[in-house]
Amino acid sequence: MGNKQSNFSQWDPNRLSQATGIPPQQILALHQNFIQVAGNDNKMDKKEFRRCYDVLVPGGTHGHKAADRAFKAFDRDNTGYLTFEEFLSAYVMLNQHVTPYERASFLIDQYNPNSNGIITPEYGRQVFDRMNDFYEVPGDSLDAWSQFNEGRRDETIDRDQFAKYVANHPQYSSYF
Ligand SMILES: [Ca+2]
Repeated sequence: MGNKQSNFSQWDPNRLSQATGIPPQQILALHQNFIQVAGNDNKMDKKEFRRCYDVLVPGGTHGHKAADRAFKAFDRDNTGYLTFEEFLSAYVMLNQHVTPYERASFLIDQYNPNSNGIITPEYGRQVFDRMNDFYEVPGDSLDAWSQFNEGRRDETIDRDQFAKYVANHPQYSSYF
């Protein structure tokens, strides 16, 4: 409490573990890797991220373009560097060991402003928008949401159902 000088106060391995499905130990190991590349300022800039990218997405030559695109997508607040949390998002979204369902769940939960995992139509559309941005899919989020919601009678949107739908969506499943 009140330990403002430490960046550790901003994140807690257990909470991040819950959010990402990655075991706390692995989160700590990833943080060590992060520090090694980013240095003690706890900020990873674009060049540093390029060095990580080939480790995150092994196989094939990516060039800087793919890394820079991912960097831009995960630097959500446009600070020009990735915090550890932002880096972790990149890890979950890019790492091949993460299943499509886990990836979709993470994407859905990460920025959901609604409590208890409730998916509002507005938020559902935002999830599609974010995926369209990230994967550069020219989709219409309103259409995508309407398709998902078509024929549904229950008022509350079940988050698991939504995650499964997103993970198996033909437009996105090839990226997942
Ligand atoms: Ca940032």
